[in-house]
Amino acid sequence: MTTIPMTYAPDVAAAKEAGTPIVALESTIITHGMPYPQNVETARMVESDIRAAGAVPATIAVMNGTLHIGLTDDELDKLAQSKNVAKLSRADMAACMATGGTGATTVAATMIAAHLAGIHVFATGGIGGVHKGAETTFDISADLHELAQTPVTVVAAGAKAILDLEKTYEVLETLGVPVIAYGQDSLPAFWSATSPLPAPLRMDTAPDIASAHKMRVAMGLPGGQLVTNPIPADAEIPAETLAPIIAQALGEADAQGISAKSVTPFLLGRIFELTDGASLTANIALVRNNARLAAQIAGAL
Ligand code: PSU
Ligand code: MN
Repeated sequence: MTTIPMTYAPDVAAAKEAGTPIVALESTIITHGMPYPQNVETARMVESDIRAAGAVPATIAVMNGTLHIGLTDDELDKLAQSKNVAKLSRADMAACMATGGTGATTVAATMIAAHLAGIHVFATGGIGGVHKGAETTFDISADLHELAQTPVTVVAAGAKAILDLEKTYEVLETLGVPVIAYGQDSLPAFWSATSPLPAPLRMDTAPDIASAHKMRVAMGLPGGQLVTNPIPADAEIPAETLAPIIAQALGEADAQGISAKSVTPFLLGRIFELTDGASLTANIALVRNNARLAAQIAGAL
């Protein structure tokens, strides 16, 4: 029998032993979502936010074929500085591990790893979704199907405005994924706290979200929950400000023939440049906010 090459960081192993709440974190946001050194600085801040909220962070990545549940400070720094690290999703994670490769985990791959490690809650910035123009490109993130089959509660600030939000939430509904807005009636839209889209479900407390997670498990329903947590008001970028910038980035991606896995990193990178870094400042604020809520949910579980 093949055994899974998997290793726990010492503090994560201790937390598992002691029953301390653990929050999983993805690594694609570090390698493909933010520039160095803000990526590693953010990763460290997010980890300390989780600790301050009484949980233990477990940043997940594949390094030299081994699935790491929690990274040491050195490993985190090495990953953050690496160029050409693979971006792993459900389709390529096992192949990377089988061949001794190194890769950062997306939302989908992080959910798989968290579930293998017995971690029930995961915080990130934004999930992947249905791209604009998907009716011709068929570009729909594997994150959506993962939410439908792996029992992890994912805390995000909604789907990014680079995506087709309506289609993203339609697909989630079709797949039977609970989409919960935290503390408000509308769905947040990543850089904006609100959107015109009504939230399918609203919950106002972490214990309610934890209870819903447990109820799904008890009922034998596969899949997780998506908790959409609005960006803090002082960090918001108005949707009107971003709309022309997103349109420009999308136009450039199209003109340059950017496709498949490169689309999301390209768009995030261009929006960072076109907003003079403002998109990154907002991104950092919302990830930290999500980490704090995820720690509360993990505690309530
Ligand atoms: N949201 C961010 N930054 C990111 C991502 C999402 O703010 O880097 C990453 C996540 O890892 C997500 C992935 O799972 O983008 C989705 O990529 P794709 O659209 O290729 O499935
Ligand atoms: Mn895609």
